[in-house]
Amino acid sequence: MTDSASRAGTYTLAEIFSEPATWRKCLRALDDSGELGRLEGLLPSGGECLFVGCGSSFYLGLIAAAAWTALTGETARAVPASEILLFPRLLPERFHAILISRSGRTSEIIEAGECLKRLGRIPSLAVTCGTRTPIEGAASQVIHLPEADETSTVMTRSFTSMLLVLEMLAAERANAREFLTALRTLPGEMETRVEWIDATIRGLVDSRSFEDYVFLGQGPFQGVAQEAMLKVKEMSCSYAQCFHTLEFRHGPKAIVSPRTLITFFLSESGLEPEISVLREMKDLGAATLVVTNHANASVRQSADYLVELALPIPEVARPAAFVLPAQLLGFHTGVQKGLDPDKPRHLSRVVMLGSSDGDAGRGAA
Ligand code: F1P
Repeated sequence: MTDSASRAGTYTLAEIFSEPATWRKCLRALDDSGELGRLEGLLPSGGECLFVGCGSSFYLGLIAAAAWTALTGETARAVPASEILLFPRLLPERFHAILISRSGRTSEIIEAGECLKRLGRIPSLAVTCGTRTPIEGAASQVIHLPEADETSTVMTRSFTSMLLVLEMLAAERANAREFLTALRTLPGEMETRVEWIDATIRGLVDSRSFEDYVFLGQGPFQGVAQEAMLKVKEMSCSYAQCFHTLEFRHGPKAIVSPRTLITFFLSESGLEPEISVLREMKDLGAATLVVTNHANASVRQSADYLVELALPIPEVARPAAFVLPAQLLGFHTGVQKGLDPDKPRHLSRVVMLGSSDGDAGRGAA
């Protein structure tokens, strides 16, 4: 491996490997400050919980919304900030918004906050890894996670850390003490798994290359599939798509060939129906990577590559761990293609829009 290849992605790989330790720091800081309990009490009750973000932060919102409903029973959804700016009339009648932004500077998220204020719906909370950023003026309360901030352009530990904190907030709201206890074990559990997950993914990337990368997931794992797609696009400039697992039969399976790698993020709730899609795609000739908590005989039979996490935690607490193999897939595929995941093509760490960009559509609000 040339010197430049060995240096490629130094920051990104180090930040992926630092995730368990970073999670521990973030969860401990929040526990010590008691901030979550205080904040939870300030969140309005009734109405829908709207998670708002851009890029990875939007996909993070998709998972957080599923976890929020699963834990609290309250309706929740995720929307990209641009939807609030361009189609505010599609917003639900009653809602409170939670803004998600690693940088706290992204133009669209700041403008979405301003737009909601003009609608008399000041966002109740913002979650960010930045400090002293414009997002602090866009929400009533702010959760800061400076420990999770990163040098890389692509989001890895910031994504998983902000997700875990939002899951803790939902569990606090639901008074789900057992879930909170389980979530606090995740850093220790994953610390012992990152090395072999990395070896499994390196083995995959060194063994074969693919034209198409498809990511499939249901429920909270659909947001995982979305983020996995983005990681492979951002870090390896590969053609990647994602679908709900059972939706893949309804047309998209037409693209399946031996040059297609299909990654299944298997849920527990939908295991058997999802496994039948896995078997069918294997029979159609696809290469298959399975990320699951427990693999039974039929999974082992149809998985060319398997990441079996065996985490002793509830299903809804697992998405952050399930994302990690996909971060490594994007990383190693990028390095394999001679790219530098620290410098993803065409991307900037923060998307700041100037006046020439039409103010991101100061919508009809
Ligand atoms: C997030 C984001 C990233 C993307 C790129 C540009 O912005 O869209 O998801 O990978 O780095 O920024 P934010 O979370 O800082 O608002």
